[in-house]
Amino acid sequence: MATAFALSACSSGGNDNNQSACGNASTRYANPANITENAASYGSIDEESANVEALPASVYPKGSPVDMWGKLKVDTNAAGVRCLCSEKGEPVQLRGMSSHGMQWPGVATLTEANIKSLRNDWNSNIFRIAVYVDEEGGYAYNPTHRSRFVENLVKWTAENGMYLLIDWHVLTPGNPLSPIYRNRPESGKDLAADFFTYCSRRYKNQKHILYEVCNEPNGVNFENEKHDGKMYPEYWNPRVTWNENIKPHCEAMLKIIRANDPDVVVICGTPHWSQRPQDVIGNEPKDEAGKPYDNLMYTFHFYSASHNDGRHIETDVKFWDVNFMQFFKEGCDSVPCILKNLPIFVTEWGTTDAGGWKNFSPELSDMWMKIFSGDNDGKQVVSWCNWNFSSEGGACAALKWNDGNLDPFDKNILTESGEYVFKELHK
Ligand code: IDC
Repeated sequence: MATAFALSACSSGGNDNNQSACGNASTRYANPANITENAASYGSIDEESANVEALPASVYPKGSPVDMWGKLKVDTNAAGVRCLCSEKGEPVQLRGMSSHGMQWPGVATLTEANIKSLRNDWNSNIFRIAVYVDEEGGYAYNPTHRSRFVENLVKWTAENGMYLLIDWHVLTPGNPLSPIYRNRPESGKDLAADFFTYCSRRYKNQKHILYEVCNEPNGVNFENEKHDGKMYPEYWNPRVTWNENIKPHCEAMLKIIRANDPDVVVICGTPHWSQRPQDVIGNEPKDEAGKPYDNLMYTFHFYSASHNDGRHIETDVKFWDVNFMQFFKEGCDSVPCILKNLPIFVTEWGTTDAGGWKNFSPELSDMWMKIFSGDNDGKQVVSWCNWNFSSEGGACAALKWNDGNLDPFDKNILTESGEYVFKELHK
């Protein structure tokens, strides 16, 4: 039975920063024509979610990451810059793998043995579970993604003393306010509100959980691409914007999450496939009383062959002349140093092209790893999850095959990307 649950899309003013280009034209990202209107009104949530019983607090193995660091929070580093910190307030770095979509064969890697191996053999301290929603039999069509996979992963990561990032994988459509997420045509359900109501109640006693409320909001204005006789990449002109679409979604989810779990770390997606955290600077989510939320982070996603220092690499998805590395390391005229201004969590990155299929780029990945180890004007150490822990999706996959049993661990299962990340996790 569904309960009416009014959720207003509250937004607290401010403007998106229409930054001018630090770079020039290049090829556009192939845009799936996926812009849908904002939901006119939001749907309902299930009684079951509103009343779900909380799991008792987990006990973490002695000396494990969660045992040592406890419930994470956002605090400041020695340079006074906000970043991810332990319960005691010391900066920490989480590093690990992201799952592939549970609706695809990638799901076969989500086993108890593999999580154990990701802790003991891979030396990772976080796992990210990507809950795709509407794509090819995602969560909207298969609630077992929540009741079975998310639930099992909450338990298995706890047993291994690892953190778990639960990711609402907004991708297609790219507007998190779309009825596809917020008011399902077939049921009138607000799937996003329902999901976060359930999770934040069910897992409120778990110190090892973090939430990512929208993976990669996207949608661009191609029609305005040409001006001044020059072509600018659509990167400078997102149509699904922080102010109009993403911030209202984050505020609605935060209202739900905070009512059940007042201080859990929540990570917000950013415009243009989570490549524009700069749009958030000076315009962070606030509660209904106008108070900025604590313990919030913002994400940046990069795929090394596509998003780098703007060099010209011939590959499927390219942002030639957009110097992403500079934005993070020190900033430029139009983009202030992002790592000085916002607490960032790279919840997804790949060693390849953004399509995932080709151009494994270890040198460019090294450059990013260096920036994220604290070599930036904010001295911020940045946590990350690598895409992806499966044998699916091309060269970005970490595994050559996938039998769900990495125990005992055999290094031959690693692809060249898997080998790169495996080594990185041991540094
Ligand atoms: C890719 C999967 C691929 C699948 C596709 C669907 O690897 O198998 O067919 O999604 O759209 C992202 C997304 C992530 C993408 C990944 C690689 O968050 O869902 O996975 N990517 O393209 N952003 C940039 C790259």
